[in-house]
Amino acid sequence: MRIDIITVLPELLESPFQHSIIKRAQQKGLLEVNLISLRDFAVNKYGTIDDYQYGGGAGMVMMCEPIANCIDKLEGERDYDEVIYMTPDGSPMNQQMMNSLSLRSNFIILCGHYKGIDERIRELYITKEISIGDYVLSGGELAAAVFVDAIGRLLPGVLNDETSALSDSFQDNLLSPPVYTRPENFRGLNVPEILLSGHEAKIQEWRHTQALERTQCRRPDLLEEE
Ligand code: 6GU
Repeated sequence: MRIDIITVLPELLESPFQHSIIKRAQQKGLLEVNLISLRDFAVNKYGTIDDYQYGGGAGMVMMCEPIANCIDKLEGERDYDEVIYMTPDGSPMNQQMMNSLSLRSNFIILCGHYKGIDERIRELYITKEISIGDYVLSGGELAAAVFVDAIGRLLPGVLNDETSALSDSFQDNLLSPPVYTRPENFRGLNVPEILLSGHEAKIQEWRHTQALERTQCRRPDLLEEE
């Protein structure tokens, strides 16, 4: 999978992909993440990429030209499955969306800033708009980092134990059950007896019940979804 991220703040995204699972995914050649500085496509030598909005009002708007030229260049080099715009008014990201996108190969991700991008870019270039939740970030970069992390760990061969992404919270619309490690007793709190029993089937049953109870209690909305 190849993910090309267009951003005015490439420095902000230098560290997030250099650790742990996403770092390993890149080292194994399963994932390639490229940072493209929108500034390189500025309309003048001063690096201008934004301008005042028509109709007045506070806040700058990211201009058409730099974004269009940048995407045109990338699309001239290869085919993309989706051109994604990270924006608080996009479709809310969820596990199902990430599962299905993880089956594709090439993405452009455009990170928004200021008041957002000129609407005509959305009409002409953007194929998918994604939000990571109902709150406002100062730019799309951190949301793009969330996207890369969530999709990267789903690529076959990235996780050591290939089944482990399947047992994540949300994969079956359930939160994960509680987990424990040594010691058996910590400050008077014991590990549930069943987990020490060695009885595989009963342990699975216990975990499922715990997952259901936890979901019912914390996220009843997940149980209503279909
Ligand atoms: Cl994708 N971008 C911004 N700027 N804010 C957000 C978001 C994205 N998702 C939630 N809030």
